Amino acid sequence: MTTIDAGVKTPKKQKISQFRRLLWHVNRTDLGWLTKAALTTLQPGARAKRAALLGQLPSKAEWSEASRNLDRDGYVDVSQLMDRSLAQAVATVADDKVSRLNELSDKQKLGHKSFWVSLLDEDLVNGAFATDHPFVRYALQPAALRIIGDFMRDLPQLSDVLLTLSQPTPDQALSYSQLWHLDHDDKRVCKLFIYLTDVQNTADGPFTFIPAGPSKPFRNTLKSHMSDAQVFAKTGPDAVKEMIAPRLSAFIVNTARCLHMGSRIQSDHSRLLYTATYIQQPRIYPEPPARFRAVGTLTELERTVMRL
Ligand SMILES: O=C(O)CCC(=O)C(=O)O
Repeated sequence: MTTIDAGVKTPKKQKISQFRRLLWHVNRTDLGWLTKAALTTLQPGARAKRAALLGQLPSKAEWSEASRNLDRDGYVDVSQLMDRSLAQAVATVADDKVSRLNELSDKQKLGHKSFWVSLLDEDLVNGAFATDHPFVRYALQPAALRIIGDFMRDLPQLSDVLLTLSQPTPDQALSYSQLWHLDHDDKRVCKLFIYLTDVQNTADGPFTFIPAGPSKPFRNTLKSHMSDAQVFAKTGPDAVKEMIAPRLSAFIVNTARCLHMGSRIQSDHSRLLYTATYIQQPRIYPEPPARFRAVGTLTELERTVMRL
């Protein structure tokens, strides 16, 4: 019940939202690991069960090496390690969407990122993807789960899959993910990207990042989106890596550790990108509504990855 007492007592709802805001700030810093540890303790046995499922996945020396690189540098190029036919299936779906761009962008639920067009709305039922969708199948491939899982020492949770078409913004003013930021969805956030168009130079708006080591000074900052000047004052521009790579290149980045930005598309250019986002369970914030709906037979491992 809400208590109203001429400003003497704070209403309960307000207290909860103040508490949430405080927790949100705390979780963005290294103190968030305490939240993570506390939540993990509340689910005794769950982590060991997930680790056992991870152990059932096949392993390869090159996947282990990729996992170590992800741990050390915060990113790894996996173009040669991912299943090419699954990537091709993603590209086929994406190409079809782009060929119907006008039709789909008219239908798009308006978002805040004017330089991003979300093309997958028509594939969702109550906000959820079918588990046999090529975007989901790509994200569930053993190589991806093994590389990210060995880094997390836990079977990852697939949080989302996304297709984004980035286009030039009319006024060229940078906003949101065009500015430097860390992802704070959770303490470990690994994004698996596939370029679905060639990204040949800066004009194509490459995914651009600073590896984990030089990104460290920004770990406990409460600033959310920063300009080049703010970032380079601490790191210098030499730490910056631009992902310049051809269509179907794939890479994994721990976006909670590596400062990053992208989609700074110059006129007459555009960029099509697939993203699968993985976190480590249990999520430090309340679970959002289900993003996947079971279609066909799923293994226990797949169900656990998608929380189905
Ligand atoms: O558009 C880009 O390259 C940046 C994407 C990004 O910031 C993200 O996926 O977290």
